[in-house]
Amino acid sequence: SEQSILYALEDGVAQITLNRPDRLNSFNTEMHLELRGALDRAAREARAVLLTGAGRGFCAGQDLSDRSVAASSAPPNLGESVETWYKPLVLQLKQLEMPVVCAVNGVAAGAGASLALACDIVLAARSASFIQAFCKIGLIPDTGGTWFLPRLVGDARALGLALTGDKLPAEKAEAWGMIWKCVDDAQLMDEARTLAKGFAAGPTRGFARTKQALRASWSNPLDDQLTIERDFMDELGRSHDYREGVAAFMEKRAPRFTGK
Ligand code: T3D
Repeated sequence: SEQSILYALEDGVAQITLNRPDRLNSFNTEMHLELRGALDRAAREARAVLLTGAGRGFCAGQDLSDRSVAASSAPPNLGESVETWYKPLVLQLKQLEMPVVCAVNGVAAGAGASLALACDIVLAARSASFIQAFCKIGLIPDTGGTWFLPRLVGDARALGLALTGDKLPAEKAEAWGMIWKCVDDAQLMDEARTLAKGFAAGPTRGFARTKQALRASWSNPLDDQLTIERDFMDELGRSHDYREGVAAFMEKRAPRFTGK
């Protein structure tokens, strides 16, 4: 059968495309498995990831046709699904030691919205939107949604979005600081690729430590965070890319980073 995930490595960028367009790229087990494999592969061979969706949507979360059961039969075990698939997916994205760019090409709903927010830099097409659809079926924002939303937009907006399930257009998502940038539809993939390609030619270890340190800050007192900064600076000060960055600056030329 057709692959649920497309993978292409170019210029150090692993482009990963969710590819179940007639189901708005919603997740079934096969797509989870293939996405996990694609991210593992990117970790080995890429220096940046670009995640996007095929067709008119980005991702509509869990494939609910996998969840529709007769009232008389046993309910699906959502805890097990989250533990096995959605939770490891968020950790895998956050632990990737390279920038992850997300190009939200169309609607991102439920776990699809959370998936976008779990990436490091989110670009969205002007026609795209974000929907916390969980409340409409009696669930909560999972896949990190309850963690990302209040941190990105504050409690008032997080609760508003999560309890109403109202559609948040990309422009408003940008205005609220929920995403990095809203881009004209026709420009989305070019801009996202240019950005990811730039990252792939950058100081990868520095980027990896930057995202790690920023994430750690949410649970650290200032003292501990300053210690993390010291340790990462200590490590990065010994890197090839730091030496190269300083040399390039002094010689007034473009740096040639290797990710080492
Ligand atoms: O279960 C667990 O493992 C726990 C984890 C849960 C995490 C979750 O993500 S829960 C939330 C699940 N997602 C949703 O509730 C969103 C459902 N989708 C929608 O509300 C709408 O499709 C959208 C607002 C996203 C888009 O609306 P629209 O009008 O642009 O498109 P559409 O016509 O609704 O969808 C197009 C097709 O995709 C359609 O199929 P059809 O009629 O052409 O054969 C539709 O049924 C299908 N589709 C869209 N989303 C899903 C889906 N099919 C299965 N599952 C979906 N989530």
